[in-house]
Amino acid sequence: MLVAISILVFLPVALGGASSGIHGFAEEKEIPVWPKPHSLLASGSGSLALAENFTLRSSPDSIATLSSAFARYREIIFLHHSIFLASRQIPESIPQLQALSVRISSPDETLQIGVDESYRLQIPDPDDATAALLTAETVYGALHGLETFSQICAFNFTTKMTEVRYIPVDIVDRPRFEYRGLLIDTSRHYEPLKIVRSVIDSMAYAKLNVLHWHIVDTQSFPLEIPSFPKLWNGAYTGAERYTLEDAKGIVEYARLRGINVMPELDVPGHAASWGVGYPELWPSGNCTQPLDVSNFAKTFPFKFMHLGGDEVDTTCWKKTRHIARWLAHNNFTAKQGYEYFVLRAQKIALKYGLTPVNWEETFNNFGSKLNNETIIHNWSKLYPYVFLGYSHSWNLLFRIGPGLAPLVVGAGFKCIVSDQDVWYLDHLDVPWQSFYKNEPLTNITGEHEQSLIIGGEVCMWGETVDPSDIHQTIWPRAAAAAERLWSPRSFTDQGTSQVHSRLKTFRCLLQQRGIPAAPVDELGRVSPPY
Ligand code: CP6
Repeated sequence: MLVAISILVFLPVALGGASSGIHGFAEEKEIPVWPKPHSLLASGSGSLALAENFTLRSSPDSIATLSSAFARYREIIFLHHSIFLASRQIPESIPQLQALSVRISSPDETLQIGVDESYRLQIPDPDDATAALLTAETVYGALHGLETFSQICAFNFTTKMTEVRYIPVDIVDRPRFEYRGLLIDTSRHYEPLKIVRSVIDSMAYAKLNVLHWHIVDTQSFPLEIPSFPKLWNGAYTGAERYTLEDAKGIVEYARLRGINVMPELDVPGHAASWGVGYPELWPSGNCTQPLDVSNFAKTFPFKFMHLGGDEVDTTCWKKTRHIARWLAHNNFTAKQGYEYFVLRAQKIALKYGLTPVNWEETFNNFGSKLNNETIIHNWSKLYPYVFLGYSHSWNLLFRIGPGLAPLVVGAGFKCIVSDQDVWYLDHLDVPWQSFYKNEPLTNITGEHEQSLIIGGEVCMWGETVDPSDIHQTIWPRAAAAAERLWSPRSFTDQGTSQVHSRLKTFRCLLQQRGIPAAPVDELGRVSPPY
């Protein structure tokens, strides 16, 4: 088995090294797809021009999600094509690929976590150029296959044709984890819709599939909630807001790219902005969080999945007379008030058929009292590690203890991993290598426990980013995490030096598609001798 895996992994390197290019060249030694596909049954050094009227076609052919994807990927694939239209003279002798046929087994276009994202991409030798085939269970697998196809296409400046390279190619691919997330935070800095959409575009290029939209926080409340129209009084300005229609538009834009949107209302801490329009939600005028536990629960039947629950400091509750009285009346300590709030919020979410996600403090404080469907979102480095010191080149050695995730899954809860040492994008000094090496299953050995780790998420907290630098801060480091979450562990565990050049290629691809990703080795990032 191990031998088979090693052969699959090394095959492209071996084959790519041969220089038998059918029409010119394979510039890369290794097939440059990022993240690395699950298995390469074949990959060669041939190339095949795409016909002038090259088509992406599907069967069945009425799937709307695919038609719009075809239009997008045509543009991406022929990015450099038109500049040479006038001077191009196509030699008749060049074999050309007329079409890529996409076959879907299930017409169901419902997107949810756990949807089948697998695909197979087969492009034969030019002698047999009739049958380039992409097969997938669902449209969402097909989208990943189109992305992979686009990454092996390139413009050939000799023939002046766009061509598909590395043929014959046969890729069988599927994700390792079903949850591959990126958090954006539109409370600390507002991000215009155009930026949110471009973040979604870029996520699809790296096969990430969950946009965790930390919409509101203490600093601002940009979202319209029609039943509570004064909530967005907490926005920075009248313009720095999202209407409900805007939010729906983002959700559909993301779905068309295979990306789920998980909204977060982080309560009861991180929520002072709620009281700008509704001051009664504040404990008092100069003590603005956590949200007034005595009022909130009956005021907001909210329907959102990520219910936060992190960093709750209950000092204001104890200091505010009517809340202290309410707590005493219910025979609650402040911590029990916090528990009441979290569990009540979970119940409301469940009533609406939503699965509650909560930051890890809720697990640390309330453990098995949480609804057993709860997904625990890990973020802290402090628990339950003994923390001895800090250095990014050594950070994993400086901790003693299993980490939180093993405890979460040991207690039977599902878990999303976002360790702040290595998967927080706002920590600018963390190099891409640390993102790459963070293994979600560290210290988790049981098969059942491993299955409870549904995946991981990189977090772009918004205190220090705005539209001027959000992409440079997310990319290319999020791509390193994306490969860890998508590709087989047997590959990603082999280290970072062998993926360096492929990551640079992916970073160039982002540039070409208009995503201003930072350089792989510069921009003040530590580049330690890994
Ligand atoms: N905002 C919210 C934050 C953070 C959290 N929640 C955060 C805490 C520590 C670090 C980075 C981010 N900015 N709402 C914790 C999940 Cl180091």
